[in-house]
Amino acid sequence: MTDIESTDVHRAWLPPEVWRAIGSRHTLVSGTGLLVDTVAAEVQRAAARHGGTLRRTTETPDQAPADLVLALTATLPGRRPPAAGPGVDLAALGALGPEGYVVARHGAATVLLADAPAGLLYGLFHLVRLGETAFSGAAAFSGAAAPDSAAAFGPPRVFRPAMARRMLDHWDNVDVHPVMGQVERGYSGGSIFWRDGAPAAGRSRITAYARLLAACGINAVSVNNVNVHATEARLLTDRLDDVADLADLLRPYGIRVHLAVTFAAPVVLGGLPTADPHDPAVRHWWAQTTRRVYARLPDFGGYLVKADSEGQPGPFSYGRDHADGANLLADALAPEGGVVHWRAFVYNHRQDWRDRRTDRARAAYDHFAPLDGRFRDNVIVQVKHGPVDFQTREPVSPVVAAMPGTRLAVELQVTQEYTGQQKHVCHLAPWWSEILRFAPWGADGRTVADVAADGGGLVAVSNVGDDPFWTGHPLAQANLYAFGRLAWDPRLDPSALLDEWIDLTFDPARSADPQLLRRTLHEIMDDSWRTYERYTAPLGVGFMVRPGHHYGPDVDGYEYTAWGTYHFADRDGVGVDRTRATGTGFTGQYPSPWSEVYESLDRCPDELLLFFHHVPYHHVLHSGRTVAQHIYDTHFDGVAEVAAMCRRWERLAGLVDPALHARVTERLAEQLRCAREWCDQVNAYFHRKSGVPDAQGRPLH
Ligand code: BDP
Repeated sequence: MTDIESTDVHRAWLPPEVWRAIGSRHTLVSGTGLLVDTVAAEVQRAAARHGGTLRRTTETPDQAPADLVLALTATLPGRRPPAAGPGVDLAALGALGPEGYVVARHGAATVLLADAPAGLLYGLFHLVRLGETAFSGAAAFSGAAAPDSAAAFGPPRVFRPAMARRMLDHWDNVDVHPVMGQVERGYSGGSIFWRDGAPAAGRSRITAYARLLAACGINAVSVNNVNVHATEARLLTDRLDDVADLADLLRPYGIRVHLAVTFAAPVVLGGLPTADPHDPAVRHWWAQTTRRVYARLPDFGGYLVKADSEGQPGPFSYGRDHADGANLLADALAPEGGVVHWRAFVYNHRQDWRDRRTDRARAAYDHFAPLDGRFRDNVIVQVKHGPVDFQTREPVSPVVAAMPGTRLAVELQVTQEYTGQQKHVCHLAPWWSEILRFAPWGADGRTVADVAADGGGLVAVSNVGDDPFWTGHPLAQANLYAFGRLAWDPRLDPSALLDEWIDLTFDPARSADPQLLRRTLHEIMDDSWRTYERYTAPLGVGFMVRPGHHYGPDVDGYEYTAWGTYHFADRDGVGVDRTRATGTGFTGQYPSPWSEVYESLDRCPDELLLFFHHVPYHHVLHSGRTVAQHIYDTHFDGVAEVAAMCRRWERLAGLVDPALHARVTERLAEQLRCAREWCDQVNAYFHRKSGVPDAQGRPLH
């Protein structure tokens, strides 16, 4: 295995110290398989560093004492763990599944059992998170419930992922794109996979990455941009070896590779005159090509497609719909066991802003909901979490509730395109948690997380690049970590997740002032998404960013363009009327009760008011403030909160790595500058439009 600890990049959530508890123990690993080898190699590395030992058996474990037993259940006679003790009644726990595991204290040992190698790998990282607790008591295994006072240890606990596929999409270009660069919407340097048209050097970097992903639960990666340019297209055919090389590096950590493909591939790669999904030659081309992919890469995950969207080719060119398009690829993939992730991000980006009947928010539902029931079983329709485009605040996409006969995946954006581009602290776990817990059919109904879990899982656009801190802003690492963990278990509490990340990344127990470190990180990060929201576009109206690169304020930047992202501010009011009564009718795409809640000016939540309604500036919110006053207040508050973040961060000088401290300090200064700019422009704009003075008499220009 590559020496992954020799990289000169930040260790993120796997610094060597977090292996102390495991590395200082006597560990037995039993089982065979590539991922069991990975587990053994991890334990070996930790033991070499921290003074423990590793014994490895491929068969039934012997009875020699061990502090830690990591075993595949197949190696246990009667599925019972070795050594004396009460045993773990596996029969009672049921099948652990392909990625599940059980942890228990057993006699003097901690035992981790899994039916399949991936379970051992995820279980190992679970133990890393627990640290010493894994070897000392009940709390580790009894979850939130208090342990039975009579029991020395809590009962064995089974962990299984909520989502089978927990996937990251890299928008990485193979060639440097003249406008988008090496990584589209990348804010962390270049790609870790590609550089200037070739595979990136630095294989140990990719292994280190795979390891970080496995440690937060991610098991699938799409390795190229959804906007498939000429060179990326060829990854499917004559550059397949490059993909296979990447797969070799990711596979030991349980990560399957997926590829974004162009719908026009039969034309641009196959030389056919058409890519029509009903054309037999096209179907044949996809079947043959896909067979070759699997011959080279038997565990290939499948295709990811952006079609008929923002200039990408698709079935519309041939008078076909998206079910025809997706099923074409699904049929090619089915014999090989692959899936196609077909994105629902389809809209007209050449619309006329004067036509108030068109509404970009409606587009995904209008295109896809009527197709429900027509997609093959191995099609996953991948839906952006909101109806527009990864804004700081949007309602949940109505598509999530509209396609009961289709497997859906929900797509989040970890890369902070619209949330500060990794120059701003914007910790997104609280928002993702809200999205995942949202119940589209009302409080007692299924949640967004349930829909994704029963369908195609959770997907996110990666925020990683070849930056030494991985994510540009070091605190943005927490977003990637939280995404993986929420995909594994969407019920996890965002604040507890932040603690997990802090414990792993900063090892506070060894810091000179653990409480200050933890408290300060919470103070800066917990509410940072809301802070960002306060100083940017108000009340869910969205955009107001500079066109093209999407950084910093430009209130009217998109207002008269063809992209369909408007706020309709005039001298009397602001907001998009998406009601059935007088607007675009978008509210009608939701089931009850949300359809009525959003339609109603009285019941619509404040934070989404301007997404659904056009209101006068003196409209009074549930908070008791007028819209104009809300805009002024929140913008001043947002800036003050960023200034407080800067002051708080100064307290951590000397408590965290100096290079990391310096990087965050520099980013916070930019965040403060940019927040002030947002505040000035948004407040001045609405003051001039409305003529409404600030109740507190602050300057608004
Ligand atoms: C938008 C990005 C664009 C992406 C697009 C997508 O600005 O770069 O290509 O999403 O999701 O937010 O395909």
